[in-house]
Amino acid sequence: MNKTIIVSNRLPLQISIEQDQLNVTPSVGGLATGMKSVHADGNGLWVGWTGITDEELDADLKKEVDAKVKDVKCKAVGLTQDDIDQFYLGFSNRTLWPLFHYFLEYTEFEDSQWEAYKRVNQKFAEVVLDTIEDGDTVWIHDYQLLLLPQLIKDVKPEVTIGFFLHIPFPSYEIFRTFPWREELLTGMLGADLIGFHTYDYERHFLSSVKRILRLDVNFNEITYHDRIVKVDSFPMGIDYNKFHDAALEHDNPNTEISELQKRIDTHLNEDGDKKLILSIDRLDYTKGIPNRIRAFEYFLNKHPEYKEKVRLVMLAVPSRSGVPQYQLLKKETDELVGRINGEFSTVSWTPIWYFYRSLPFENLIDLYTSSDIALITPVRDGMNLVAKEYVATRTKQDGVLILSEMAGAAKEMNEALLINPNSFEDFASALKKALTMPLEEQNNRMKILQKRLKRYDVEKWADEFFKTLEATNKLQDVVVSKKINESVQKDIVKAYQKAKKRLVLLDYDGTLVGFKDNPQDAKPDEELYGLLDQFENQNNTKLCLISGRDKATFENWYGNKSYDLITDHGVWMRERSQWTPLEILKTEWMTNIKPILETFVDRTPGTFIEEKEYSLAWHYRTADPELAQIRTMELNTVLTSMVANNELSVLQGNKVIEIKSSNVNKGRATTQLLMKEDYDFILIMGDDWTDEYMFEAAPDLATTIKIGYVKTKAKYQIKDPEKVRALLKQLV
Ligand code: GDG
Repeated sequence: MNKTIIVSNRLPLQISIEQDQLNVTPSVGGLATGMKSVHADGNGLWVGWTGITDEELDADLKKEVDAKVKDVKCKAVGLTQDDIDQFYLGFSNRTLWPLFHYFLEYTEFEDSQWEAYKRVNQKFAEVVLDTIEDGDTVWIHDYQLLLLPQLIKDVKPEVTIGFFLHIPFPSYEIFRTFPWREELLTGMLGADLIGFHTYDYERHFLSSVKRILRLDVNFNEITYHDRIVKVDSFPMGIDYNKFHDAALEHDNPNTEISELQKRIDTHLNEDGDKKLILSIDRLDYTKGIPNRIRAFEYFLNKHPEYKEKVRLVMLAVPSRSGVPQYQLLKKETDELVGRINGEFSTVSWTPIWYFYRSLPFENLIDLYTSSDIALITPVRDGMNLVAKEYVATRTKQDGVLILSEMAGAAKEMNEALLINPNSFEDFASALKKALTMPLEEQNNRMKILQKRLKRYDVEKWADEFFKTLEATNKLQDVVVSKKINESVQKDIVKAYQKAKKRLVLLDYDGTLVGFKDNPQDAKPDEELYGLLDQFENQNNTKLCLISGRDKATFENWYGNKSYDLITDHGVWMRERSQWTPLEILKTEWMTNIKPILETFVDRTPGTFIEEKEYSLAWHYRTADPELAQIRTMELNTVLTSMVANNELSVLQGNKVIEIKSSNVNKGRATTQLLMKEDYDFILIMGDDWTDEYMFEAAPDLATTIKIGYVKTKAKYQIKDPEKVRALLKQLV
């Protein structure tokens, strides 16, 4: 039975060692709940770090940990203290975290930490690879493991891999500053499905993939080698019922009242008119805590009538205290709270209640249920679950959520009061609006928010991701349905050997060699010359290279070779070293079209014109992909009106637009070639749209092969020029 393996930096459990006694308690966070159906109920396994370093475990204890962890269907990745310092507190939280949250000024680019990041991702890969089998599914979580998808895919291409990023993916302008940007993107592309919280993060990622890796992106699908990688957004939900039911339980008069609740009640009873404003976050600079405190001060000064009437209850949960920025933030927050409380407090009122600690779940519910307003104002946040949890606990559908536009959650919580966390004015007017909002309006807004959160809860989120992951699998099946396999290769070799008269017709760029930024750099290499020479020496075999390239370039490259050449898409043919025109063409049109192309070159950096004897080509391989897309549409429109009267056609090639006479194409040239002799073996290979004409012109007995996995009329598909050469080597 196939397994589902979940991988995250930390395992969903807490381990403590007390007096040599090992205690393992499962943690009940949102992610663990979402994964429940695949982990606990299904044939699942969770791989991650236990929270205890290798140094803290001797051999016996390690065995015991492994056994206990196994009991709860987990598998531990062993990490040393150095790994934690360099990989977790280092690269993950001093490079990726600040960069992905737009804190460039906090971002460190340290080679040694990058090395540690790679090393630890490899450690995770080894543990996964140790248990994984073909047909299994892996779901990898978050920014600590961005290289893991590729590390697994490279070794086990037959497993299905999903990846979900819990933090924002920054815009290209931020991401491009990252020194190891290519490696990180290719690491992620090992996955078959990449999920983000919001569409914005998805399009930022796709933009980087297009610009940095120059890959083709079709809506939300990336063609990467022989696979399609799907990218989509899945806004993470919460365990709605858990929070809602806990709040109902809290409302129940028979439930015991906590110490914290007693304190809150005393405060509220002092003056029935008092309101509580709540904020809960990990103490992290992305959460906008100092700004929120200052904005609260601004509000009190702007609306002094609320002094002694409102109180900000601020829970800041200690986090990553080994990273200097977090230590500074702690100091800043302490000082700000101290200053404001000092300034505003009266005998019976302190404006800010500040807790720097983690509270038990029950106390969290006390805070959520007692607060009239939740003030959740991160400067950047992937999603923010606290905002959703507050809504889930409002059993009477009262209360107001003030939420930062910079939290992913804002995208789906329009009924909250959305604010820009950098504007004190926004803060003040939202607080005023919330404090004076009629109950009916509070109810209306809460009802809509609750309905959505209840329906799209964390389990639904996990299910949706899994369903999409499975569908991605089917997508691959369609893509590779014509993929050449070993048995087809054997048949081709057999047919070749048996044949009495053979034709091998090969396109050049993208078929025998890969693409280069400048087409002149794609010269044949020694290996290729050697391979083609071997064909030349075969009896009863006609080898012909067919290309859109011009005659002069091919003459330059193959001047001393005797195989046949067809150039300029079929204008010229060289047979037995003699060039003859296959078509007679006019070229006057070029003087009209060239100035138009030049205006496009001027306005589109990175593009250039290639002038051939019978055609003009506008290359845009190194241009900005999105600008190029707009320009190609514009150019096509301009050209369409001009070409009709001139018997010209516009060919859309691989990152090139070529204008040439309509009565030339590789198909017509192929037909002419085939008419010259009878062949009992024909092999035709090409990668481009223009090569489809050859596949169409080919007789049934021909073996036609497309390079790349896109729609084609060819019978078979093969991955890349490297694989083409491997196949050709088998023939000779
Ligand atoms: C990352 C992304 C994304 C908080 N204090 C206590 C406590 N909590 C719980 C909350 C909530 C969770 O911690 C915090 O989740 P957030 O989503 O708000 O924030 P991050 O920790 O930054 O999470 C974030 C998330 O991943 C999921 O993808 O939303 O954008 O940054 O569930 O309830 N729980 C307890 N005591 C506390 O004192 N028991």
